Amino acid sequence: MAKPGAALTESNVQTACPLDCPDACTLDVTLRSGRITKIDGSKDNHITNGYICAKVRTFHERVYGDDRLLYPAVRRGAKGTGQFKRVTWDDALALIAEKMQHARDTAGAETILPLCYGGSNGFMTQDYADAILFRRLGTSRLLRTVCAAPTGAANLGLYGKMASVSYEDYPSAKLIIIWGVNPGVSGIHLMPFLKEARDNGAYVVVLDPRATTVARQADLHLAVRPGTDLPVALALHRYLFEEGFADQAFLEQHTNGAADLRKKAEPWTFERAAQTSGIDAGQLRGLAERYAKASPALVKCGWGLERNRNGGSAAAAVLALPAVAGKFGVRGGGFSMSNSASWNIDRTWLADTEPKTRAINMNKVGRVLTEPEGTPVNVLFVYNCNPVAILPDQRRVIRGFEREDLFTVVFDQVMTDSAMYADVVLPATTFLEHYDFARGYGPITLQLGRPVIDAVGESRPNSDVFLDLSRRLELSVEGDPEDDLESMLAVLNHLPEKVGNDLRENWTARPPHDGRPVQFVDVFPNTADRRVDLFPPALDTQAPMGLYGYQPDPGTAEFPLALISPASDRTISSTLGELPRPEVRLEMHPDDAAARGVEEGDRLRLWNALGEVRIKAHLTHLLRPGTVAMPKGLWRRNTTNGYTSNALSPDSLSDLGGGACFNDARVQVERVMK
Ligand SMILES: Nc1nc2c(c(=O)[nH]1)N[C@H]1C(S)=C(S)[C@@H](COP(=O)(O)OP(=O)(O)OC[C@H]3O[C@@H](n4cnc5c(=O)[nH]c(N)nc54)[C@H](O)[C@@H]3O)O[C@H]1N2
Ligand SMILES: Nc1nc2c(c(=O)[nH]1)N[C@H]1C(S)=C(S)[C@@H](COP(=O)(O)OP(=O)(O)OC[C@H]3O[C@@H](n4cnc5c(=O)[nH]c(N)nc54)[C@H](O)[C@@H]3O)O[C@H]1N2
Ligand code: SF4
Ligand SMILES: [Mo]
Repeated sequence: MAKPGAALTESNVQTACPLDCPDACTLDVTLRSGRITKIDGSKDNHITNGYICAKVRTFHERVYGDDRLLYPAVRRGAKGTGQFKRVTWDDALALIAEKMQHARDTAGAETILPLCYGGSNGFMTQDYADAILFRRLGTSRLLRTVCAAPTGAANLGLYGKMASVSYEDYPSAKLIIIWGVNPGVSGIHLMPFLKEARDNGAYVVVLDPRATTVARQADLHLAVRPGTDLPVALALHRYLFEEGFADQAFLEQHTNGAADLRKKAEPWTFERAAQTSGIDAGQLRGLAERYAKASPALVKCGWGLERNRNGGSAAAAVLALPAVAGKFGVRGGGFSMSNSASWNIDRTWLADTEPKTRAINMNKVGRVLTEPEGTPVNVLFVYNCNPVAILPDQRRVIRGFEREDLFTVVFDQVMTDSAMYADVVLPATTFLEHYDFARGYGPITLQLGRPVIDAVGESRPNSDVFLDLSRRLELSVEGDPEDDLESMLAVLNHLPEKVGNDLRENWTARPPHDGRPVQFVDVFPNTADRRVDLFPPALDTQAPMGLYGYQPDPGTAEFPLALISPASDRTISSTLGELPRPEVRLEMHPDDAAARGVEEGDRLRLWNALGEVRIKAHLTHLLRPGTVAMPKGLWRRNTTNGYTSNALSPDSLSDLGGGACFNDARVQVERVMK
């Protein structure tokens, strides 16, 4: 029993947020008798600056919530009905080990598929103990492509993932183009820096089919049709080349492939690009003229522009702009995108070398489970991921998860839509209950997060569980860590010495170049010849129409509306989706509604060849006509018929990186009578 007075003891502990968000906030957690009573932003981190998002401020509602998984359980009823029976960890892990062993000894370990993604971005929860287990076992590999694959492929091809402009340097820019990204929701700590830039007189341009908060505050908003950024960017290149604004000296000294890019841009006049993307040609020309002349000029490339068939080439064309226009070499000039590679931390040491087993693109999981070509997947181990909610072609994914002969483990913190289909459910700790390394991918920061409370229920950290399974499968070797704490120390010891020492002393590491690299002063392309490759042959071969080759809109007369599913302020992807939220509605422009006799609050049927969603209408001018929107990360409980936008998104792949085409969903909408 607690000592008298203990209940009155309040303490504060600092940790870091490792969720899949660019900002990686430093958190101040208030505890009372070992329970979290408050989570807020720390002042010690100048990016966090004393505030955090509402999602994490109420994260303890998830930690102690009704949906929290408290103990391991095995399935009782039919798949998907969510009936489970509590078992011990020992029984659960023995069963999983036996199934994996059996799979390996009979049809081969490639019939096992680890399915994970961005539940936490930390070094501990992914690619460490899990990699030890799955690599030694020789399972199928997963191509993690639902996010950042096209932008990542473009950045790697052109710049070898050079570090980019960080939040702190936005105020130095005189022109800022915010391209397919919505920082008012998806990276809120950029907003004060943007405001400072505007106060300093910066001209801000936003390209987004929706009038987001940043778009409404901008000097120019170009509401492009989803999937048409490539022609827009190529029209800018055409202007730069044709009108003498291409920086020939820079192109000669620092780049390859400019002539090939120029050739691809050639057909895209302002008029043609404007017509394709549904914007005003005069405004596009105005942007080109300003960009050509402004300095420092910054292009922020987001992820909204990548989630379609042209996403890779679009990102490449956007990233190529500062090279062609000669915008590097000054603070606040150049480009800004994911900064996750800025630490140059090589993680290949983390576990054994990856075996050359087959690789499965995660966008195709529904198909792989239901229509296997060759070796089937018979054992699925889901962690850090909620595939039933977040993968494209949701109905096919669900059919896969329903397979009676599939043995599915779901290791998660709450009873997700995916966990409902599990044969074994394992309870995971949250970042408030385990160690993790939180690396920002907006600002260049790296922090060590610590457990601030004891594990809730019988939940265990990923590292603990994967190491335990490795021991059971006799895959452990001398020197492997035993548990979460030892894993954290092992990771710490493998980091570059200075980074490790900083983290040991301060829980936070001093970033290279003070976290504010100036491109082509402090950092240069990590390509083989240290030059920008404006036309990498490997990307040209990969893209179906060649690099910078535009693929037309997939819409048809039958399914004319583009359905997009941007990040919302309620969830991080589907994380926190178990908590109550106001009724979710389909956003549509009043003109599209009027054409279908739809009024505010009407019940709708939204469908295409892949599926159907039942949801109510919300009419808004904050969206271009022809485009409709539903939030990303919805749970099945958020719609009337239990399907989300992913029931309508195709499992086709983007031109580069095998990325997801969530925003290539084309649909029709009609009003339904009760
Ligand atoms: N609150 C919150 N924050 C998050 C997340 C979250 O779910 N919630 N998710 C995190 C993750 S995993 C990621 S990857 C990032 C994503 O962060 P963002 O890059 O902001 O990604 P999205 O919200 O998908 O899309 C951004 C914007 O692009 C627009 N858009 C859609 N299609 C197109 C297009 O074809 N062209 C252009 N130009 N714009 C388009 C959308 O309307 C949207 O406003 O945010 C992270 N931060
Ligand atoms: N329609 C549509 N779908 C999309 C997108 C879109 O734009 N439109 N965007 C995509 C994007 S950007 C992304 S990044 C993906 C994200 O998709 P996912 O990677 O699946 O991310 P979440 O939906 O947040 O689910 C992560 C799960 O991991 C669990 N988790 C968190 N930490 C841990 C841990 O330490 N251990 C274990 N075992 N589990 C943990 C969480 O509880 C949560 O259930 O979704 C994609 N899906
Ligand atoms: S989700 Fe993003 S904004 Fe919210 S606390 Fe975490 S890092 Fe900060
Ligand atoms: Mo993402």
